[in-house]
Amino acid sequence: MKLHVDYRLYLVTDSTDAILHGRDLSSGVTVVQYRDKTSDTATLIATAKRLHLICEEQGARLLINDRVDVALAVGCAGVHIGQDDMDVQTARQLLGNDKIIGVTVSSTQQALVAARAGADYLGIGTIYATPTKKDTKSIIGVPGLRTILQFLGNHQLKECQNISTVCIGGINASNVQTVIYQSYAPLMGQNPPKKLDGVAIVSAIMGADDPRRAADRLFNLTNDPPPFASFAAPLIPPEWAKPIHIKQLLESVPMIIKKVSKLNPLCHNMTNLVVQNIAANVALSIGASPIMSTSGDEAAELARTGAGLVINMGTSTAVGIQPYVTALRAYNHEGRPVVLDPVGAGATTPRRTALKTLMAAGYFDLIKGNENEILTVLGAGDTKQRGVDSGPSNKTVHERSKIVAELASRERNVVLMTGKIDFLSDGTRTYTIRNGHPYLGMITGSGCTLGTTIAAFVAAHPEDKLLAALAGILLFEIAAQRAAVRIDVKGPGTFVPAWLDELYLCRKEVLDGQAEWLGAAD
Ligand code: 3NM
Ligand code: MG
Repeated sequence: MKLHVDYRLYLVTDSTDAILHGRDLSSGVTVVQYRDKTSDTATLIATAKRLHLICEEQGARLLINDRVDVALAVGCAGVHIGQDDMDVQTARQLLGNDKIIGVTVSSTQQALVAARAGADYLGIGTIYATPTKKDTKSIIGVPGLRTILQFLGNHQLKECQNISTVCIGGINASNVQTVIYQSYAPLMGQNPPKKLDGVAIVSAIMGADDPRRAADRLFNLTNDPPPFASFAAPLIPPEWAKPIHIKQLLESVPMIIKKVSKLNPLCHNMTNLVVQNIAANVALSIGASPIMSTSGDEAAELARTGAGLVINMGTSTAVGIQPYVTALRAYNHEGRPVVLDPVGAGATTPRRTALKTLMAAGYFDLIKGNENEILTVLGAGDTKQRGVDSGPSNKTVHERSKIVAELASRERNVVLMTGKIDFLSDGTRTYTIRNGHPYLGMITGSGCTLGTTIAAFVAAHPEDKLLAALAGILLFEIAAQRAAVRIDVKGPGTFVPAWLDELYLCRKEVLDGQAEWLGAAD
């Protein structure tokens, strides 16, 4: 009978000190891989025997890296082999059918070969660059991991569907939940991907001051849903990518606008200098409380007060990426919403790099951008790197709906593509919005202030982030329509103050129970 293995928290160990001293292996560790590239065979066997005893006491499985002979000598659960080690068939002949054989893979091709050869699990990596393994062959990130899991879930070979999976490389407490969550992204017309069975970790446990506590914490994190997923969209869209008219949803919009006014959420803007003033004024007009700060250090405190964050990438080239990463992680940790506004994301190499860094650093509840920006984000998270430099839209409404639905489905968040028609999707529900006015395109910061508005709305109504964003967009765009036709408005200059007034007035009408302006929603 094949050994049963619980892969949830898989500890790879170079130095055994941390485990052997005081036998303090965390009960959260479910698998230990003894990886020792330097000791002689006698030492390997002696250490492995001691480890095996500890593992048995703790109910963990012991695997040996590379060395089938050591695994046989010790009688432990099996081996883990790399692409340059003994082949799976030979290892299987030596170990027999009951033992566990794991293989390191970094591509769908390697995954298929290992599954065909009869591997029991795959160690998929390298997810993030890590000082622990400097000779790592390819950094595949969450996008590469997702591709392999989708491939396995959709392959007709039952070995692919039955194989277990862990990921490895740079996994730690700050990213483990995001990696697990975002690596599982069902796509239209496909079987669900395989779900990760566990995470493999070296330094986040072995290098911790208190390895046992670090392991306990990681184990809990792998079992808990991430804070930002508490109100996530349902998986496997029933009407995937089919645009639906927003009129069906309008009933809940006044409730959400009232909620923003009541809660007066803090709206934290990490944004361009040039738009700070108007963004702050728009936030006030819609009933939110603005704070403009590009310091990552105060993000955790702000997140704890119930704020929503908007990261506008326009300034990343000036202040550097680190404050954004710090803030993103702080908000993710508190389960508070983060909106990404990838301004000009495809325009230059530093911006593309910044986008990749941010996407790898955490979870965005909502990504908002124009068609080019959204296509860049789609390309940045995709190993196929497509569509980065597309020109003005020559795509049909259906094609654009599919793009936003695909990105939202992949990132498991909400995506808004702005333009003459806006497209809003959470992967399940996709809406087109035809409100707004050309004046919005003639003033600075209208895009950024829409990000501000949405962050405030999602902060006030996280129960349904798509609906919250929709309410924010309608208030924002219909107020612009009303302002544009006012008698005192002659052009973009007079438009701005009129628009601020109309944002305030539209909201006031809702509070007074007279939301007739919603009739203009299109
Ligand atoms: N194998 P840490 S990455 C042992 O990609 C190992 O195959 C890898 O260490 C692979 O958790 C790696 O400290 C080291 O980043 C992972
Ligand atoms: Mg090896």
